[in-house]
Amino acid sequence: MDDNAKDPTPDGRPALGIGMVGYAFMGAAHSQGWRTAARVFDLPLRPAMNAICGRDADAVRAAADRLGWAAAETDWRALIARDDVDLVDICTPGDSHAEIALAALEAGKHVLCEKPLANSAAEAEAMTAAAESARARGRFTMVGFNYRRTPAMTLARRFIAEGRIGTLRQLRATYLQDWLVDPLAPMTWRLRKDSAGSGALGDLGAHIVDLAQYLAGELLTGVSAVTETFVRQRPLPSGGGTGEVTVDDAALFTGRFASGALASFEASRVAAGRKNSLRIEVNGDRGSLAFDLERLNELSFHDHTEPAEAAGFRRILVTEPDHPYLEGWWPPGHGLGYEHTFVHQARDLVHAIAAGTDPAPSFADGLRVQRVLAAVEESAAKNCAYTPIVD
Ligand code: SOE
Repeated sequence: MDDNAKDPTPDGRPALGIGMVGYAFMGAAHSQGWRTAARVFDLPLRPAMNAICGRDADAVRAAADRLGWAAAETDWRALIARDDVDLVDICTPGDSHAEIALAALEAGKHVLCEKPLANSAAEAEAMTAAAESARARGRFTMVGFNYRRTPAMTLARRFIAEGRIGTLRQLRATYLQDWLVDPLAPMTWRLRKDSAGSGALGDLGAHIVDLAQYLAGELLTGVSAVTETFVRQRPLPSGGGTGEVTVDDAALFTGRFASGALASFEASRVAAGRKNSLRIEVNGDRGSLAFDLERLNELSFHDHTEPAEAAGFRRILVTEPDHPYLEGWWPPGHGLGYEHTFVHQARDLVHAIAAGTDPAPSFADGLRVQRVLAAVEESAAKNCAYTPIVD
């Protein structure tokens, strides 16, 4: 049986044909998600990995074989036009997100788009408007903020919504990497504003802004920011000279939620020793929660209503069958990792499409993050001036 056919599976589940654009790091991560979701979870539709697209014919064919895609295309418009593609998964640099997403929605496809949604708030607005009219035709969109889908983050959101930490007062989030500490680390598309939109801000800051708004269940209303580019020229990978870095290496900002709760954020790619360190803590008037991506199977919880003599942060091992997403995985204590967030993303998107309900985070949520990123850049350009975010 061809696992990628358009036909239903023998058990009668209809196929959801997937076409993916891009096959680098995020392409591999999303492929892992599509490949695994229906094997772990009971899905109403079977994701069929029908076609992958990239510009280099040999490289994309090799990627298709390696990652498990049935066909390879070299033109994303041809990928979108395929009858066996119901959903277009965009894993390209930010400068092509808007064009591909708009064309895919216009062609009647569902769209999953990597974060950040776009390279500017204006692009994200156009994408969100297109997503809204596609929604009226039964087509759905999602942005790839995968860290929402670590079971511990989903559990934290549930605890906050249930009032277990009381009224939110403060949130602090940092996302730190160190691959740009070395001034000889070469230029990539991630270091050019025209291809990436921004630097650590959009690459890493976008994740923690999304997590903050997701956990708080409300939006940021304004920010004050500073950003810096420490290494302004980097060697070109092709050799022969240097290229100009036109994005930030690090971005620090404070923010205020609609409720008045305060937040602080730090995104950096020059934090020596920090590889993929995402930490987030929330403090309410009844307790606190803390998460560290390097210990992603754990959530720390402090219940401030307990008698002081025995109170304190305790570690919840988020691996019980009742914990979010755990029903499909291993017995308690056996733990999940980075890749599982992409499996959960695929699972949730398939369920939402089958049920005809809005996936989260939708393009509208992606736009709300994009507006924060734009306000951070505006504030930093005005030397940390408080900059309101207009929804
Ligand atoms: C690179 O800095 C990167 O791959 C990001 O682009 C991802 O979104 C993040 O999850 C890990 O780091």
